Amino acid sequence: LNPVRLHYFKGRGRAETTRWMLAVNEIKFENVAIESPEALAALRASGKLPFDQMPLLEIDGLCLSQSSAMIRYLARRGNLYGASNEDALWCDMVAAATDDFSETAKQAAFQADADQMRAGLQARFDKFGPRFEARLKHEGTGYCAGKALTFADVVLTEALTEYLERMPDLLAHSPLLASLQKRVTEHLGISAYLRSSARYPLANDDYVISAASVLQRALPAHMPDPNRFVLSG
Ligand SMILES: N[C@@H](CCC(=O)N[C@@H](CS)C(=O)NCC(=O)O)C(=O)O
Repeated sequence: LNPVRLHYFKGRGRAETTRWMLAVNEIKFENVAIESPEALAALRASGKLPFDQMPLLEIDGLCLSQSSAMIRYLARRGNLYGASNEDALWCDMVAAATDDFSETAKQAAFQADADQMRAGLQARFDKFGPRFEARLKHEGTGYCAGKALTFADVVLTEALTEYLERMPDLLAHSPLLASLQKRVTEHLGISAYLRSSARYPLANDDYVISAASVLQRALPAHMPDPNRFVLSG
């Protein structure tokens, strides 16, 4: 059997939800870290990127692009898409709202000012947190969609965990979200992944610099010599 490979920058970024979905399915995988423009060029030349973008997941003899497609492929593969069409609808709605919610956390490492960054996270949580809490209350099962674990619970927990690493008291007044986050991070496959070397640390300046160097893009304006990786001419 071919190894399962996830190609991405050396960090969490847009590949992280897929890693959690591999973990919940207890699928062993290898991170292939793309750390130079040459490595990205080689990946592009391989013809494995249908839309010329990372992440790329190689699994079951397929090349998967687009993290939203990857998490759904893995959800169907692991029976984590709910028990009915209505459950599946709620899975999709919660996952899409989670995308909007988690984007602020993904941008956190790119911010100049830590206080402003945390204020931005708090404002985003104040908007979405009560809605996610209400969803859990409505279901009354401990899960976002139906009576059992779905991929919506997994991606929401991934986003909440990212917030919690920057703001540990975030869920103090959201008991249902706090218990969901605890239950999902204690899942056998997920807790093993979180303790493994495949789990990258929270994004910091090194991650921002590495991604910009691979893409040959400008750094955030507050960083020294922000155009150092941009090709001239
Ligand atoms: N919607 C895509 C986003 C992919 C994406 O923006 N990838 C970036 C890296 S995070 C990339 O490959 N940029 C290079 C490019 O677009 O040429 C996903 O979630 O997979």
